[in-house]
Amino acid sequence: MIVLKLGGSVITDKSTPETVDEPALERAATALAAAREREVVVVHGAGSFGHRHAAAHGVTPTEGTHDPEALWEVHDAMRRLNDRVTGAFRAAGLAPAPVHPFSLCHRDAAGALTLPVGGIATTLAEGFVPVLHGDGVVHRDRGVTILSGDELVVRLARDLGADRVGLCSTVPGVLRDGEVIGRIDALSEVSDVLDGAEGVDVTGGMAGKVDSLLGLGAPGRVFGPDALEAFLDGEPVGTLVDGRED
Ligand code: IP8
Repeated sequence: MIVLKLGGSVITDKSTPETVDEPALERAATALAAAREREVVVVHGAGSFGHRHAAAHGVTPTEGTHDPEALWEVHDAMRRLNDRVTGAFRAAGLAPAPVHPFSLCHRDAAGALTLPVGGIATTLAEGFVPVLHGDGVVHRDRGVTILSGDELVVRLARDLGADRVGLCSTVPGVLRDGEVIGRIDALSEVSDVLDGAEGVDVTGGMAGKVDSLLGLGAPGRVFGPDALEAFLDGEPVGTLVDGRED
């Protein structure tokens, strides 16, 4: 089973508010529909949908809000983006099942995330493709904070026992001097090359992604949209991030 993150910057135009990159989304949907691997959980990022609303209200994964407008604007934007993603998946012949994390998850006062995966496992077993997304999340004593797609990927991979994890980003992998780094075993190996994401992003860019993947019990790969089909077919694309002990 694969957990795949479609980066927000892949499926939206991050420089223009609430704009879907239709051709890119369609290409991703076509690649998924053509894949031999049928068991895939998809998580998509926020891109130009959720991050602007989160930033406008000062909401981050740790800074919360009790403002109902902030909750609505962040969640509504992500729900609408999820509609577009599942719509493109249906058009490509897939059987997407939307899953809205805001309605499913919560954090305790220490920030620990509760994410029940039973429904997602059943959705997969019944032949559907669960499609989750970064979202707001109710957070004890803080109101609502942000739950990034990367955090969801890590939890889903662990709790559903994924064999492989993929982060499809706008770059062909983690880069050093323009070259794709083949393998990363520790964050310290690449601290010189990890910087922030482009556009407004409240959840951490590439450093956060690599750090998340290093915490997995499964091999993770960071790759670009052109390599999506090859990744789904099990080819060694992009950067392998593997924090497991040898
Ligand atoms: O784009 C962020 O998810 P990400 C979610 O996966 C929101 O980091 C609502 C900003």
